[in-house]
Amino acid sequence: MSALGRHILVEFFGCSPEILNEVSTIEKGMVDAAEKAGATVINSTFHHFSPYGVSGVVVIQESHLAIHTWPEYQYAAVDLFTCGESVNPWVSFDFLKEVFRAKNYSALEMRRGSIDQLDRVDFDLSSMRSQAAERKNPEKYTRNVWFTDKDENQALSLRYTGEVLFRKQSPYQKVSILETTSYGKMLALDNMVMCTEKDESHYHEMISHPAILAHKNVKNVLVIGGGDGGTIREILKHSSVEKITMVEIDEEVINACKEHLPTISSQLNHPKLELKIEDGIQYVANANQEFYDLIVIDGSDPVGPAEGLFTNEFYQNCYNALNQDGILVAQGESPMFNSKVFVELNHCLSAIFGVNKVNTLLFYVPTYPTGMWSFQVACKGNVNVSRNLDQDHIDEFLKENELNYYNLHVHKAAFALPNFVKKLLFHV
Ligand code: SPD
Repeated sequence: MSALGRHILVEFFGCSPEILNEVSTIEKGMVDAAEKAGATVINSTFHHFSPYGVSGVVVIQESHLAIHTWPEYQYAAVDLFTCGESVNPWVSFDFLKEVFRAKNYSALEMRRGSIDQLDRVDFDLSSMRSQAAERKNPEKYTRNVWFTDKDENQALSLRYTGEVLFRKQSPYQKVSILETTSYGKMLALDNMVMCTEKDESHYHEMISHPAILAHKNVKNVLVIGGGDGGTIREILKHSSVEKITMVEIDEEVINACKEHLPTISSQLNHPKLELKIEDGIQYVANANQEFYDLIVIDGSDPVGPAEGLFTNEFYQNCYNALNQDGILVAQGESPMFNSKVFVELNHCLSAIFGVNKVNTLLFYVPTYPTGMWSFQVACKGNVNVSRNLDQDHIDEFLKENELNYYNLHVHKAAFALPNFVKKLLFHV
């Protein structure tokens, strides 16, 4: 290596003026360009100027990509700066040419930090660390890097140590495990938070226990998705359960969680579990009729591989696969963050199971956007999941299992809906 870094100064001419004025398209293009080149994206910040122009920077582990656009001149000035040998900035250049629909371009590569002009000094990091530790309030983490789960209007950010423990583009999605500074390790799929060590129990206890404790005799269970293992870990706490079939489309999720999230994935080798790596939508379409006591849809958000988990056909097939007293629990998104999907899923299940057979369960997950999340709980027969609960049965279960979130009061309260949610669902 003759230099520390490569810096390409790029001029894009004759670009689409509309694209050069769209801040979100530009940000996505720049982030994708970094990832296509093999860079690890740390963060990005972009700004639109009125009436025209966008500026922004993508910070990557290997340095940065920066841009300023002049839509009125159909022109963009771009800097692609990468350090080390692992990232080729010309891959980003080729990609951005297409994104901006540039008719012409020029590019100049400079080698930055020519090795023969530099003198290396090895300084003692350990003495710096011990000096920092002696300070009154030593900073535990020195890097200020943030992971952001967002749509075009809202976001939730978690600070992380900068440590990416796992990152792989599977055939279905980008699977990452990061070390957050206050929620432990986190699984993210396509940059959306799936679970963190600190608050995963909220989700996994509430997707499992209310339905199983209301039913009282769940034996055969089907879980669609759930590759991190948290849902089956909770379901297996019920001694009535004889068999769980779990159908996860993405083996990389399972591999990543087995390696890095052992407390969540701890039961993935349990003898009562049959694990199938295949498409859950197909599986349900061909499943035995009237067979399962409980079907749990533990999918991700309705983009990418989980999109088909939000369709009428899929839920009609689930209904057929449930036995007479069977219950379906489905990941229902947030009434605030994703209200359209939240309402559509409730209405779709009401049309299939009957309006009075579908209940919305709300719970709190601090690491999901807006913090309020939901499950839809639909009963084929006459089980009432929110009322007439068998208190002794629940007490006995709770005596044997120390839970973090679920208890009898939480169970009852989770089905109480705030007025804005009632309005969304029932227009009352
Ligand atoms: N945006 C979060 C949606 C949650 C999806 N499922 C999480 C998987 C946990 N087993």
